[in-house]
Amino acid sequence: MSSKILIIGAGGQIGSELTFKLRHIYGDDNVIASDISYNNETIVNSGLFEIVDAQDYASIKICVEKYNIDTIYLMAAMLSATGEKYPMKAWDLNMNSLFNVLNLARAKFINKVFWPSSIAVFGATTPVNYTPQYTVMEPSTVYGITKQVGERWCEYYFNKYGIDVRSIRYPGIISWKTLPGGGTTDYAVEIYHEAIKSNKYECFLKADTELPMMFMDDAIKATIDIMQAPEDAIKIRSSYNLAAISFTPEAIANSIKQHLPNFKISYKPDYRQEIANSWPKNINDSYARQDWKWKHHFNLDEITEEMLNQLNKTYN
Ligand code: AKB
Repeated sequence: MSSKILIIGAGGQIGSELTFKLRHIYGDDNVIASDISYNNETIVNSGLFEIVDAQDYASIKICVEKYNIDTIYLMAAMLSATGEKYPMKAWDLNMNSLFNVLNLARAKFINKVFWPSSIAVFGATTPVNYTPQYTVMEPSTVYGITKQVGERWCEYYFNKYGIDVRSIRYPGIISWKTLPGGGTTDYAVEIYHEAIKSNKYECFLKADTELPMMFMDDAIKATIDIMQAPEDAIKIRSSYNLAAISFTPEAIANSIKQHLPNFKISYKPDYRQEIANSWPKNINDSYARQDWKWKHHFNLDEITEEMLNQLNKTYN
């Protein structure tokens, strides 16, 4: 019997690209995209789509039963920067949606769950270099708190109820198809758009702020790899550290200048600087590499080339 997949939050930055890839692998009829609104027209018009409210158990259950879903990718979340503006909304969305999906699994409506965590689970007391899988975790953002608590619940549901839940701690994700919304790492996407549109960018982080990052293709590959791995290969049921590259705003600007020599960057740090300061510079993801053979492909210059090429076509 083929797997029937529901993606919740399919209109977002990662959800949209995941939808296309999963449809390619499993077939259009086996992948149902869903979101709270019709905002992402490409997703709405590209295949099976349903309005689903991640915070409403019944709304998800109706869709699960309608399509006989067995696997859910829960991609809806409020990210770090927006979460600081709306702390209770971030808490409600991020936690209620996770409990709804875990409880659907516990009630045996579905049998497999993907839930993304983030480098935001780490905080100012975490070692910033080569941050280990198991370390001090005192997140300072609401988003980070929800992700850390969520990780504990995922592990709990695995241990107590045998729920096959799998998770990775995403770094900042760079992509050209759908814009990210409300994250601290968003500058690394905005900078390419502004480079093409106006050949300059005012960055909301300082020049030397190093953060872990990854190209979308690698992030999608990691997501599918962990979900396709044999159940006994998944040894960590909270969430896996995941890494590709790390760079600063200055380094990304220099990479852009190789293609656009007149590109200008200026710096005007805002409240997001404090969030970035509390996150690791780079990550030790040896468990993911060992347990389910994770491997990334894209380095910074390759990302720059692909981003500029694709956005050039979009804007010109
Ligand atoms: C954010 O910046 O909030 C996200 C993340 C690192 O999880 N991109």
